Amino acid sequence: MILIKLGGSIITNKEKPLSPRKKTIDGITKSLRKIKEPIIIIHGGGSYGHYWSVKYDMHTKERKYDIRGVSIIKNSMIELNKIILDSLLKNKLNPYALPPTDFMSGNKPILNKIKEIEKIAKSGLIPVTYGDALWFGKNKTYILSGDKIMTHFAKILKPRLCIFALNEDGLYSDLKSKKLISELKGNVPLMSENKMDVTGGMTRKVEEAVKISKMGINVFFVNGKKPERIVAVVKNREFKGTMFRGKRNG
Ligand code: IP8
Repeated sequence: MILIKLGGSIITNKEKPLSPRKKTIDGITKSLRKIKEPIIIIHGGGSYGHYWSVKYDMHTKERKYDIRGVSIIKNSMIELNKIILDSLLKNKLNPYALPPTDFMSGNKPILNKIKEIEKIAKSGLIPVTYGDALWFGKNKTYILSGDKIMTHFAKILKPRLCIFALNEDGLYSDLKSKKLISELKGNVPLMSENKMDVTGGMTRKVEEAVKISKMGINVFFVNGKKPERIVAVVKNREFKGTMFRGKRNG
């Protein structure tokens, strides 16, 4: 079982509201056909969910946000999700659309539902879910990041590996020279924040990747524009990207 997160900045153009990168998405879904193991796909919000979350000032903290914003964010995520699903279908894969309301209750993952997702993936269907605006309770709502979903799923399903497809080659030790960190050992470099991203962008991704690697699972950051690198990671071939080696207690 493999978990793949398609980052919002790779599947959309974050500089321009509501702009999917359809060719990039098709390139990724086409490559996924080469993977012969059960997979689960989680995608981000990019210039759909994040665009509206910024407009309506909605964040990951549970609060009483504008209900109009909640509706619009949810609607935009369904629109982006449909683009991903269509691309998978076009490339002869069999997606199984799964909004996060199917497996989240408030901010807690529903254990049985997530175990069911594993069975769905093992049947040959590809469960596809995404970060979203969610009901928390007591009239409060919040934004659930797709990166957080990766951690929830990893904890329960113990996948063989987790892959984050990004709009970069991986994690850089230095942003100017773009020196790639091929394996992350020890300290995580400081990262600049992106105001377009209500869930914390790269910082959140690294945080979740570190948490998952501490469960003993290898986590990889690769460039989604080079989808053959996703396949290389799965097939244990040499790849370009960053690996967070799975290690318990440290
Ligand atoms: O891009 C957040 O998901 P992410 C989705 O995975 C929304 O952090 C609705 C902003």
